[in-house]
Parts: sequence; structure tokens; C-alpha cells
Amino acid sequence: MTENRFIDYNPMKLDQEEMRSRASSFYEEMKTRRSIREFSEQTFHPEILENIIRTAGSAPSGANKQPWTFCVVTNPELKRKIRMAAEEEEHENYNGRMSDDWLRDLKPLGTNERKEFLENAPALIVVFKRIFEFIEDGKKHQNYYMSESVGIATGMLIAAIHHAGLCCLTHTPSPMNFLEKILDRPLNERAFLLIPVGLPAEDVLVPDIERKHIDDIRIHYI
Ligand code: IYR
Repeated sequence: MTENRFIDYNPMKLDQEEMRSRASSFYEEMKTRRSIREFSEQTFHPEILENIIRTAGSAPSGANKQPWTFCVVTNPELKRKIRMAAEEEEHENYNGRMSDDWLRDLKPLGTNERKEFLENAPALIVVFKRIFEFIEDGKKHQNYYMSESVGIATGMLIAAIHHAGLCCLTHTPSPMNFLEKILDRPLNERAFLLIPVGLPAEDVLVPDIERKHIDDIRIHYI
């Protein structure tokens, strides 16, 4: 059994004014984030992505199991393989697997089965959730709340991408098990999200959509 070990926590210790100002400026920054489907091929320093992934890795997780792996794909051959496999699945999705309601809901976003961004974006981050860990003698040890944990980490990843001045798309070419095969992932990993990252193509357009008002997403019990 491992012993409990507690250490001092050093909170940020901000005054009310600083907190208000930081909450407000963080919101102002985050509300400018948009999903981008057309990327410039311009590359960026690998250290940027390293710190973005470190930020994601600082997320809370069930029993602190940190049940995630972030694969960074910049290899053109692998990006091409991923695009081909994703387009194959998306062809099926757009031609029968998605309901009419679903296709109608996607109309304003202008999506289709072509996924050029999977080759054009300088990097793809493939997020995997680890459903268990291999321990000694090939035995399995279960992880907990994997989807919640990896979802939180991915949210922090997306915020960090935006904060760094990069753009991304949360892409889900379902089913996504082709990613486990192409990237030769171990048996305990399941593809969770495919996130192309980079700078937007020049003059990129985004759908004219709005976010819900605070009064429609917050219910205050006083
Ligand atoms: N995975 C498909 C379809 C799609 C589904 C949802 I829900 C979206 O918000 C966007 C797209 C695609 O990526 O085209």
C-alpha cells in the first residue's frame, strides 16, 4: 500500500480586482476561439505544442490516473493515411449513416466528407483515452471516469491551443478505430478525438453562428 503524502499548496492569492479582471480578459480571449476547417501549411515551433500538451496533462483525472495519450502526427505519409481512412468513414456517414435531422443540423456548418485539413494542417493531435493500464505480468488495472478525464484534458488542450495563437478543429470521423491501427497504438488505447492544429488559411471564413446567452446556460440558485 502506498502511504498518503500531502504537501503544501501554493494558491495564486489574487485580490478581488485582479480576479475580476483576469476572469473578464480570459473570457474575452476565449470567446474569439473558432473551429477552423482550412489551415495554412505554415509550421510552428515544436515547443509550442509541447507546452500545450503539458497544459492538457495538468487536467484533473479519476484517481489521478491521467488516462490519456496525445499523439502528434506531422509525418506527411501518416497524415495522408489518416485522411484516406477518415474520408472513407465520412463517405459512409454522409451517405446513409447520419440521419436526415443530423445532416440538416450540419448544413449551417458547411461540412462534407472531404477532409483536406487532415493533410494540410501542419500537425494532427490524436487524443487517446487509456481504458486500462498494463501492470506487471501483463495484468490489467482499470482506469476510472476515462471519458470525463480525457474530455476535461482535451478542453484544456483546446484552450491552450487558442491561447498560444493557434487554431484547431475537434474532428470525430466516426468510427475512429482506424487511428489505433494506423498509429499502432497499444490494446489499452481508444481514439477519442482527432485535432488538426495550425494557423488558419488566409482569409478563412467561419460559419455565422452564435453562442447561447449566459441566462440560457446558467441557472443561479440563491
Ligand atoms: N464527423 C463528420 C460529421 C460532423 C458531425 C458533427 I455532430 C459536427 O459538429 C460536425 C461534423 C464530419 O466531421 O464531417
